[in-house]
Amino acid sequence: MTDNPDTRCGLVAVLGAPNAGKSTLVNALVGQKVAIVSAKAQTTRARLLGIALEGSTQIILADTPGLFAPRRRLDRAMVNAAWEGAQEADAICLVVDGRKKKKDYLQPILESLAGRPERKILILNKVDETAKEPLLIAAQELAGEGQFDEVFFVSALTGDGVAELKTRLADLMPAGPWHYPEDQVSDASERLLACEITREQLYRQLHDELPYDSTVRPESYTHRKDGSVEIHQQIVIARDSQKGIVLGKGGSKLKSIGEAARKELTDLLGTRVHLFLHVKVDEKWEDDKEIYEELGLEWVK
Ligand SMILES: Nc1nc2c(ncn2[C@@H]2O[C@H](COP(=O)(O)OP(=O)(O)OP(=O)(O)O)[C@@H](O)[C@H]2O)c(=O)[nH]1
Ligand SMILES: [Mg+2]
Repeated sequence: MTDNPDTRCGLVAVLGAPNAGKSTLVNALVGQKVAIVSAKAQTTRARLLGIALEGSTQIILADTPGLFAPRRRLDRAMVNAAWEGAQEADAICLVVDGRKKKKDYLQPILESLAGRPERKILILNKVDETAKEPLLIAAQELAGEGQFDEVFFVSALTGDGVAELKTRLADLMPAGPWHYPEDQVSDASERLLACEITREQLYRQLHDELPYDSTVRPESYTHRKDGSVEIHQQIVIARDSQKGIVLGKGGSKLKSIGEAARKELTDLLGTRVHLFLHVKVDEKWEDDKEIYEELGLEWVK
């Protein structure tokens, strides 16, 4: 993609438990929002590539769904997608929430990582909300398992330590041509990104009122003659009783979700956006193969 003979390019897998801050970190490294973020665990559902540039180096970051003990089909597909994101990576970053004192939940992840040949970097995140002492102890304990080649302390939220991490990641990337054009920041289509932005608002505005079993599907995405974009999406929920929560009084909640998503999309796409949201109840959406394909997830038995 470039004639510069000094270019480097490589893949960095960003792994970790749900809610560790992986997507926030990928956004910070890319320098703009490519992945949605929420206080709810299991926000990221499929692998997404964020593309960062550091001098003449292109760093391809695989943001992945959180690693946890999967129960349902969607969970299994997400955890599979996470480990697949690490295939043939030039480095694996394990992002750990520095605020969490107990680290035993990480044991299964550490064990799976132990057998892998890739370079492993431990990232203790959320240093803005963690005291130094426990952080250092945690770093020592985790690094002591002998799996990590290096340790970084960052706040993906404030950006603290992110520039240093980025420089180091760039150094680790092998020489080679860039895989993506200079101005590309992610591998997601605008159509899919638009659905993700709506899902983020759904999580943000409904918090725990809405259980995690909802999704946003693309219906249509068309460019109007005047340059604006017309987007239709379906908010799929699993139970009829959730409809009232999503709609709100007189439809006010849905309106507010659509308004916030539209504003953000307008900024991201740099053009006027007409967003139409439809709510659909489908008890069995988690068993709908087509939805997995839309999300880029593999159908698991
Ligand atoms: N205080 C603080 N909060 C952070 C930091 N990084 C992320 N967060 C918050 O942690 C929550 C989870 O962040 P995400 O980036 O969605 O986490 P994730 O690891 O991608 O989560 P999943 O996609 O669900 O696996 C959000 O509320 C973020 O704002 C940080 O450095 N400091
Ligand atoms: Mg995420």
